[in-house]
Amino acid sequence: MSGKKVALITGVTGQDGSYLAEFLLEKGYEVHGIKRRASLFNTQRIDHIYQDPHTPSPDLKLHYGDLSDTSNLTRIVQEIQPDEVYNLGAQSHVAVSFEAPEYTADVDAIGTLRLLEAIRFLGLEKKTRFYQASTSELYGLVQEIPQRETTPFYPRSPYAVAKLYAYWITVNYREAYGMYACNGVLFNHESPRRGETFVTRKITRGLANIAQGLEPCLYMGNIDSLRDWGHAKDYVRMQWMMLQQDQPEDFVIATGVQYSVREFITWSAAHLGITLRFEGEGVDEVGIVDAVTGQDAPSVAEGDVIVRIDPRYFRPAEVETLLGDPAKAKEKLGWVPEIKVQTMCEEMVAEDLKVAKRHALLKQHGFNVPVSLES
Ligand code: NDP
Ligand code: GDR
Repeated sequence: MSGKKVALITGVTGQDGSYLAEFLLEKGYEVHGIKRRASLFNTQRIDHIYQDPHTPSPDLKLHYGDLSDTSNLTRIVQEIQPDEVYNLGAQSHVAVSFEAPEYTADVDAIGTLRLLEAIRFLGLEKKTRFYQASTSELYGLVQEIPQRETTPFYPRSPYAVAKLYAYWITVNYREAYGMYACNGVLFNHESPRRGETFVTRKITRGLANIAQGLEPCLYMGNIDSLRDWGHAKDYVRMQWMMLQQDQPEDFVIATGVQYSVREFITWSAAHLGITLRFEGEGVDEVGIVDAVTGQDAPSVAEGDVIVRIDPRYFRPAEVETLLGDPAKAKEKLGWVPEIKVQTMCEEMVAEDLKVAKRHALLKQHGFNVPVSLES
């Protein structure tokens, strides 16, 4: 026994899991993560904190596992007897959940139940604290602006419906078995580690590739959609804070500021110093915007970057607008987000530009580079 606090993270290879693992290691935790078996390594986001299992008492340990596998989860929980479990693992893409609704329900809804049951079955319900990665997608067809802890839910996708089950089963285990279990209802949060098919990263990566001549244009869906975007680093800090209270409670985590996808595109283009031309059907305003000034551009110059609206990226049911009210988190936990969305956008563009430049060099020397974007 190391005397350190022990944390288990599902989804450790994802955006949030990687930042949370870093954060907990810095706090002196022994961190265990569940990674899925894949035919290629998928640990890029945590390679920099990976510790060789041959080193004496590594602080980061990875276990093969899957939220669809009850016996596997139970065995891992039994083996490590965690003080804290962060359930971040999920099929987390809203559009993909329309294509794979049953799998999404199995992992995102029943996966949460499996983990809670493992804790209860092993008699750890008074020892192990449980964090559930809930989502602003629960608000879906918005009933109140801004959305807060008391706003009614109206999920609009198989993903959101699965997360609704996970939300309530977490509340239920808290009430029924006295578990320290809570939901962080997190609004969209991004970073350079964001998956490439979520909208912000698709934009920063796509425009950086275009700027380097690697792609001809950017295909987008509903660019009038409004989101409350924060930085993942700020949000994982809050996940940990939620498990350090006297009483378990659910919290909305957001910035309280909302922008459109179109605005995010415009900022990204401005950082790259390129002028945009929007083309396509199905948007209210299709126009020409000067990315540097943000004003309507008088004419289309040769070489302008084209953003094409492609209906394939529209969702069968859309969540048009999300805006969170983080007042409870601020008042009870003293949490305020530190990184502004525009700063985050700049950071994401800078990181994607570095990669695009490397890829452009490789391409120049005859190597294949990954460019295709599906989402
Ligand atoms: P990512 O998609 O980046 O990461 C998801 C993680 O879950 C990955 O590690 C993935 O593994 C893992 N995973 C997927 N399926 C399974 C499975 N069947 N069994 C075990 N693990 C699995 O998501 P984020 O880091 O952005 O989000 C973390 C959590 O927070 C998710 O639950 C998401 O739904 C939720 N959330 C995210 C928000 C955001 O804006 N980022 C906002 C609100 C909630 P692999 O690497 O192998 O794919
Ligand atoms: P979201 O994030 O669905 O809010 O879920 P995403 O970045 O995928 O979409 C945000 C908005 O942008 C619109 N959009 C596009 N989205 C994608 N992915 N690709 C496009 O080409 C595109 N064009 C326009 C979308 O329609 C949407 O309105 C994320 C995930 O991290 C969830 O796991 C999490 O629960 C919620 O945020 C909060």
